[in-house]
Amino acid sequence: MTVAGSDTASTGRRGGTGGFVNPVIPGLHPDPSVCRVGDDYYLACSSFEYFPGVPIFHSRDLVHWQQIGNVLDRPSQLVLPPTTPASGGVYAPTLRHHDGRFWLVVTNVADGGGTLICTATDPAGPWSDPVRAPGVAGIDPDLVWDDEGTCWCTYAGIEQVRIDPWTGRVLGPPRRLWSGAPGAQAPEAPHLYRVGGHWYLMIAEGGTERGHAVSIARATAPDGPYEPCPANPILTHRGTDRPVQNTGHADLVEAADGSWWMVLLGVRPQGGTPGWHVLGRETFLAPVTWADGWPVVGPVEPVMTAPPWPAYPLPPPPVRDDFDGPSLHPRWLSVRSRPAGDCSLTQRPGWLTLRARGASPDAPDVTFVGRRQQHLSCRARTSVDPSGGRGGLAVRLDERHHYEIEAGDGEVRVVARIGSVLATVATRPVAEGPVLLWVEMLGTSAEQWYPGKGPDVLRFGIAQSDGTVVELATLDGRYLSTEVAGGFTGRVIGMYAAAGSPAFDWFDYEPRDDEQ
Ligand code: 6LW
Repeated sequence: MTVAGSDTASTGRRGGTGGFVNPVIPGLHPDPSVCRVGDDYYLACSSFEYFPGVPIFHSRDLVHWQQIGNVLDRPSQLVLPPTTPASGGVYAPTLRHHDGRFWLVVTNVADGGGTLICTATDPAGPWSDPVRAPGVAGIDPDLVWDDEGTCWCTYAGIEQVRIDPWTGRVLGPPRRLWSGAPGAQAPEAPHLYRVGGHWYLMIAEGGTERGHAVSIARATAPDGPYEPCPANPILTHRGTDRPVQNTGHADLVEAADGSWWMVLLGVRPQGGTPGWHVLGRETFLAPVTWADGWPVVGPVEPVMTAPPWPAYPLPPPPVRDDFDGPSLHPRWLSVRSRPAGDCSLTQRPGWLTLRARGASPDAPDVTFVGRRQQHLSCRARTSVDPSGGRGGLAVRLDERHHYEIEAGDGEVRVVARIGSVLATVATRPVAEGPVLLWVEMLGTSAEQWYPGKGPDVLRFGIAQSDGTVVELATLDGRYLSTEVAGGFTGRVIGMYAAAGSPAFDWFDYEPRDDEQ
């Protein structure tokens, strides 16, 4: 049984002697923003078309992170209408602690959204209903306070306004600060810090794909004028064959011992050329040193030297969610909304009952409850009782890119949706009663490289009571990758209702990265 907030949701593990493993928060967790309060670190990420929005994590060592909630977990805080496209919705928060409370500023790019500011005294929630800041005319907002207590909001462009964070009212016209390297694509993701006598403006540029980079400038006042670092970009993996790519959209934090660390997004492309990443943009950690008044960060590697303080590892999250708790764990995601009546833990106690809205994962209003795929190789299983309706287990990139195995009407079928192509790739009759649906994602090893090799394969089947699996289909994972589907997200695996009200007894998610 899992109760909201009571167990671990991921993450970073010790790798070898004295090392930590990157990404520290694997799976669809981009645009990380981090802050420290005493010995505790907190981190928030983007969430796009998923509800609840803005996952928030806690760590004591920057390496091991536990999800403690979601900032936007009530419909009064987050509305994602059915018109919200995949990869629309909630982008790039900034999380800060100021004057005894937490502040989070974020953009909802969906209709009726805009810049939202929430505050909380406990980062696990509840967070306030947001105030809106219509005077902030760009994505990726940042908040920082100067000594006089003035709050500055800096956003993509790069522009800045003074703001009252309690009301969202801007206090004066926007000012353009800097736009990174001349001609660089997408100057965005600004974060502003005061270190010693300088204000540092760190940004991302080059776009969030293979050209992504981090650059920095400094000034003696928050509103500039800014002088770019001569070593810009201070971090990029563009044009390299490093296993971590797209490095950018970073945030800095000073640890209690005075050392500095960067959290950033990166991806792990797999397979041949051009390389496909299937888990979305993930959160990585890297040490930062200072030279001549500028931060220096080396390449971001899959295993890096651990911080010099004690590790606070977390127990591995339970494989099974039995749906015995009063509410869903914060890791569970729905697409755009989760109407209480369509997603019930009480209708049939100990089961998750989903009531169909959309008729398949093609539908923007599909009733879906899933979790991020966080490992290159893993298995998921669920026991579905289709007596109340048709339902299944889907691996979803977006409405146009998903594979699923579905039970109902006396059979099980495996369906693939790849863009405009929809195909039933296998069917098999099944007896009445619960059916164990099974999917395995198997990363392809780096050996036997050839140009067109895909990133992974997905095997679908039904598990029998003796544990054996009847495999029904094996599908190429590249079609559920960001390089094929486009957008900003990664895979989410979950249960859905296609007709009526199927009920799910449990859901297992089991990392198998040893099997790559
Ligand atoms: C985000 C932007 C970006 O707003 O991607 O990588 C956008 N950077 O800063 C969506 O995550």
